[in-house]
Amino acid sequence: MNEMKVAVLGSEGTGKSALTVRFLTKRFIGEYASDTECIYTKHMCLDGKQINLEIYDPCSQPRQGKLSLTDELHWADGFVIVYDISDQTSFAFAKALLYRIRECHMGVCKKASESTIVLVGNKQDLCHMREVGWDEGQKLALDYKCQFCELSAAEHCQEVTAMFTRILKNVTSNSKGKEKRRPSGSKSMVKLINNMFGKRRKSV
Ligand SMILES: Nc1nc2c(ncn2[C@@H]2O[C@H](COP(=O)(O)OP(=O)(O)O)[C@@H](O)[C@H]2O)c(=O)[nH]1
Ligand SMILES: [Mg+2]
Repeated sequence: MNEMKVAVLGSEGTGKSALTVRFLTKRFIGEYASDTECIYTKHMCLDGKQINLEIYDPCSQPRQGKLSLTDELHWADGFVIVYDISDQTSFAFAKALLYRIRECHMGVCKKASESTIVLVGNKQDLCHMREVGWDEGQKLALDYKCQFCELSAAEHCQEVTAMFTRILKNVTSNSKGKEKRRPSGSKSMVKLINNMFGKRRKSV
């Protein structure tokens, strides 16, 4: 069984949990527990091969000095970097994340190549409140040699699936011949379901 690990990163409120839940369940719920960090697991079939996918959706409360990202950088095979197109600050944060990841890849980590990062401009449905242009996102992605898309976790189910699928395919093609890394613990779908239907749910 192929193991794949994807970390979904970005500032608070950009829709990391919404995108993750959308991909895993095809649903958009609206409000997501933000005080827990989760690793979701999903068994899926990619190009006829069984894979065991783990998705890391961090706690929304940014911890002090969290941008060190050391654990994530060693853990993940692929990164989804999310910003909110209606929030310039989240775009600046995404840029800082890209810088940090690339810096690490040029240094000791070295394990990832260009295509394992996708920059996602989320909340495209809020384009009437847009603060970050499509071309700004595209340019940032070019600068950091990663992929780019704008979408809406709220409104686009297929695009979200396509975005995750694309990064998984890139991870697969990059990982050929790569050494196996230490396994990590993970929580199950139960956690996800608890988040979705637990007490914290505010609206449907
Ligand atoms: N309009 C709109 N709202 C979204 C979208 N994705 C997420 N949200 C909302 O943005 C807020 C933060 O989302 P959440 O997934 O908790 O962000 P996280 O902190 O990055 O995990 C929630 O109120 C979501 O309902 C989207 O595509 N469009
Ligand atoms: Mg969240």
